[in-house]
Amino acid sequence: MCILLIQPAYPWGTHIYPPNGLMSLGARLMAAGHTVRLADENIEGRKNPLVDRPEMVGVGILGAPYAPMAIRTAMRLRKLGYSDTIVFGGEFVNRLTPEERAVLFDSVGPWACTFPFAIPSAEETSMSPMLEQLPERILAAYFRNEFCLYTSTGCAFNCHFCAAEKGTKERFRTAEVWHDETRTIARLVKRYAGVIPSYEIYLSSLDVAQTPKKMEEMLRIAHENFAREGVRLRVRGLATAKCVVRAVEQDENVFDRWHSYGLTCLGIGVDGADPEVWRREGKLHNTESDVAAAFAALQSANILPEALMVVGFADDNLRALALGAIACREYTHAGIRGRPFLGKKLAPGNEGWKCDPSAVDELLRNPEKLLDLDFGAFGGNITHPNWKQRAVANLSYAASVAYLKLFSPFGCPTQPLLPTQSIPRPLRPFARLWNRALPGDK
Ligand code: B12
Ligand code: SF4
Repeated sequence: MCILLIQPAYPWGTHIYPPNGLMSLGARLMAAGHTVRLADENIEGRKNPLVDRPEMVGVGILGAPYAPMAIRTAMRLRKLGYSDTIVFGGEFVNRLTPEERAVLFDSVGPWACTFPFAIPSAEETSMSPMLEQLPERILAAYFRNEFCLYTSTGCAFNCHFCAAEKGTKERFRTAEVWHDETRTIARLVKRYAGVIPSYEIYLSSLDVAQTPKKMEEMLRIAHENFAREGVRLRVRGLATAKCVVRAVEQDENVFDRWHSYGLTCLGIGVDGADPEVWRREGKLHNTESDVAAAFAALQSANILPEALMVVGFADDNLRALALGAIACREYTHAGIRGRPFLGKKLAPGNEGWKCDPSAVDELLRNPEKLLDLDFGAFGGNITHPNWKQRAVANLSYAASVAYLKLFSPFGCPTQPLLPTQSIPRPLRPFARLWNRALPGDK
């Protein structure tokens, strides 16, 4: 069967990155004997994707802001005459209940969230065949400056605001698959990006230090395969302070070795500076002493420490908002790169989402509103209903981003988007223009 996979457009202009979810899914479909084509709307724009006459179409949705784009894509396919089932999938879809999926997708005609045949597991399938068959123009676009390595998924912790696959044991790819895939990626990086040290790789792992022995094996294999091609690997990952500290306690040289394998930057999920908020958000594994010790361990291994700061939730009081903004500033002076985001109470799969069915229903019936759930965006009345609290939360977020952009030697990777759905209509074109002027999330 010929299956077309579509990566919907980034909501604000062009943001090109290799969509790992679709690469992995495509390889699994190929392993089951199907022919797979990819259409990436960020590269091909609104070109008719149906030229190869696919028998089935799958659309990927990474996070909430992509959902309205996926619905638009589905509607366009219908206008172009495609009347069969459209399969939706990806992290956002994985977190919805069957009833929620029906509310969101019923308007697009026949839809499903799985293919009607068995395919091998993602952990045991290498992406290589899918990557190698991509057309030249897509390969050149994907392998020019960044890639995300699919190492593992799942996190044992259970922070309330988080919408990832949490409260579960980390699952790794098999070593065999990993070997094959990193060899292919190294070859493609060399072909398209050249031997440039600025080629960045982002790890899919939610906490690289949660299963350190396994992660070390993955990093070593990737490093060896890249070194064989003569390409320097620069890897960025995410971790919790607790697991970083535990990993160092068990083996004090662990981060020196990981640095030698290419780990140049590690983001620690600090998420504010108020233990009261950590308690409320179920981030009980964070303590001030662990956060400080984790940053010190990374600095002594010459790994750039990054403070991931999801701050400014709708429930945060003045004290929590002030502490978050001050911490962003102080981290800069301590040689730590700040990466602030404005917390959203509602994200598909998190506790806020599970506790507020009427707000969820309203969002799913009006999918454009999902755009405002972006963690990079300022709060609007959808995400921060109390206007006084919203004003202070937005101010503290703006202050942190502005401070980092102006004064941090590491810059500020966060792009402060404007909400477009929860502001008066006449202002929306200006908000869209602002959002389009910013580069995509990295
Ligand atoms: C890398 C990454 C990114 C990269 C993507 C780069 C890339 N190369 O893919 C970038 C930086 C661009 C990114 C951006 C965002 N991300 Co992100 N990202 C990740 C991360 C760390 C890894 C994703 C990954 O590669 N997984 C490996 C692949 C193979 O798994 P997968 O995508 O789930 O795909 C599997 C299945 O879902 C399924 N599948 C995938 N697509 C499809 C399609 C069909 C039709 C079917 C049937 C199945 C299917 O098959 C795949 C396996 O074979 C995850 C965390 C995590 N570990 O999940 C967060 C994560 C997916 N991101 C998330 C979010 C929220 C975002 C943002 C929306 C954040 C924001 N700014 O608000 C933005 C989106 C940008 C925007 N404004 O629209 C959330 C999603 C939460 C949710 N429940 O919706 C996650 C889980 C992080 C988190 N802690 O909450 N992200
Ligand atoms: S925020 Fe981080 S530590 Fe907490 S559940 Fe999500 S991935 Fe795990």
